[in-house]
Amino acid sequence: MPVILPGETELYALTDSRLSLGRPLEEVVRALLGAGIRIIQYREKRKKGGEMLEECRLMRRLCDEYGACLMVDDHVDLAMICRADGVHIGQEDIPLPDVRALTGPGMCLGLSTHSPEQAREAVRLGADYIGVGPVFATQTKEDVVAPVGFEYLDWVAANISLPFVAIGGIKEHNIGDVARHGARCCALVSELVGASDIAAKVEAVRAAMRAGMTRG
Ligand code: TZP
Ligand code: MG
Repeated sequence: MPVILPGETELYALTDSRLSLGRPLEEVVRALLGAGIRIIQYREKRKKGGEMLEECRLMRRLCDEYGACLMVDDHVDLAMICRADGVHIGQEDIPLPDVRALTGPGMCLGLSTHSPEQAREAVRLGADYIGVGPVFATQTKEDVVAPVGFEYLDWVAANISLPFVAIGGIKEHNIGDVARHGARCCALVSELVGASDIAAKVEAVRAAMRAGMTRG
């Protein structure tokens, strides 16, 4: 399955069992994939390795079934064992060149960035895409850096040729603005996995993103 790089208009969903209204991972992921999400990241911060591996394997099966791209947050070992399509790392995680040395060239590596300097460095290091954010304040991520607002997003849209993914506090009501500031791929956690009707929420968020892109 070819890796879908977040370069086109796309929603990128991240899992979080603590925000999923008590529903099992399979139910949440099937709802996301059934609604047409084609990039999904396994992101769990407080689980043991064995449980995370089982969950990554489950997500690999589901993503294969729906033809979707599976990314794993932080854990290059889990990503390699479960044959994920890629790994997403942050500024304080194992450095990108070391992750690349383990994965080889075939895996998609995403790197979170919060400033122009970090974006330029991500390009230099050979990231396949960058995360841009947090655009807005969010409760979802612990020890999150201050929101970067639209200023950094505008800068990335104008200056970086790598695919980029806007993230942080993105919701149905503000994704149109994020799209108008140049984001063609937006990553959402609480808005999607925390929705009581995930399929309806994906549809509404997608429509709001499209509307933002066609508005002035
Ligand atoms: N990285 C920057 S903000 C964030 C991550 C993983 C969390 C975004 O979560 P939400 O619920 O979409 O604000
Ligand atoms: Mg990380």
